[in-house]
Amino acid sequence: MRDTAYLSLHPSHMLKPDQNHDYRDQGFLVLEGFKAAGELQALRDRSLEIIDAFEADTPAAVFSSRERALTTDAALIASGSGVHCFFEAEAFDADGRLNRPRRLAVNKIGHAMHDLDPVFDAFFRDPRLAAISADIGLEQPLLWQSQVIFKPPGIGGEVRWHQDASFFETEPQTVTTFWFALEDATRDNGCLWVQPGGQRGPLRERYVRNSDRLEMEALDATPWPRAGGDAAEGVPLEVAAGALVVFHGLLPHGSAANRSPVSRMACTLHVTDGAAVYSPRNWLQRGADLPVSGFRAGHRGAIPGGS
Ligand SMILES: O=C(O)CCC(=O)C(=O)O
Repeated sequence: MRDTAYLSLHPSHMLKPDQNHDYRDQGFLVLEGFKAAGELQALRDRSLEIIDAFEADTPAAVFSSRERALTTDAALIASGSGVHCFFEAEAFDADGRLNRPRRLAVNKIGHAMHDLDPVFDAFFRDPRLAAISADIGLEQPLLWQSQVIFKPPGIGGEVRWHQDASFFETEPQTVTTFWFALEDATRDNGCLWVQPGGQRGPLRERYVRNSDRLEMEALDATPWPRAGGDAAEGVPLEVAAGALVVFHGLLPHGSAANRSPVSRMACTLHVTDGAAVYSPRNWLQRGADLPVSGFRAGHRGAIPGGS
């Protein structure tokens, strides 16, 4: 829990110096109880409404971090400026029909809810996130991507080890992930795993757009950590609903499949620094119709005059 004496002396800071130090050293920080129950409920409810109202593609777009060939490039590219549901690969029968209720079949929703939906906008444009961004050195935070990751019971897909800088390359590296537990996350239902200190390693791969194709390019053969609980390798982050995990773009992380009967819903926000150069090869680009923007003007860490 944060130290209220420190915060009353430094009201514009969200992180105490030792938390900032831990973040720089370990590459991640866990803030338990960051979001209140009402905020979590609002986001969960809105996410389910989006699923109910979604007009599925035919065939439905699947998302699999393990088998990227299953993921539809056109749907993914369009979702960068939209709100799109992607289904679990195991949610279909041999005839391509959903084998369970739709609310239990979705892998994720992405990727522009923070700009298109008022409930998501309020959840993510939280002045405390602007303050954390400033605390960890993001001069001009830009909110590129939001996701809800459902990990539905029984079929929630594995998210293989990766680094978020592969998807949001900037020069220098700045992408930072804000991951929120919307439900309790345990080893059983597929909590996050991270490699403490792993942000000091190289960027291993890069996910780029070549015209209408999305491709993963190999960059460095450094192996991914083993998820064994060994401190030098991957460690599980079992957290209660409401926790925020902030992590560095080079930090290796992933999550196991959810074979348990308990859902593990989370949401994420990916932020880069507008003071760095955003690669024109990144899969997610925004056009003039929906330009990337920051936290709200007036929040510490927001771009002056920005939205
Ligand atoms: O929530 C998960 O299971 C994985 C999330 C993740 O890898 C990410 O946001 O980059």
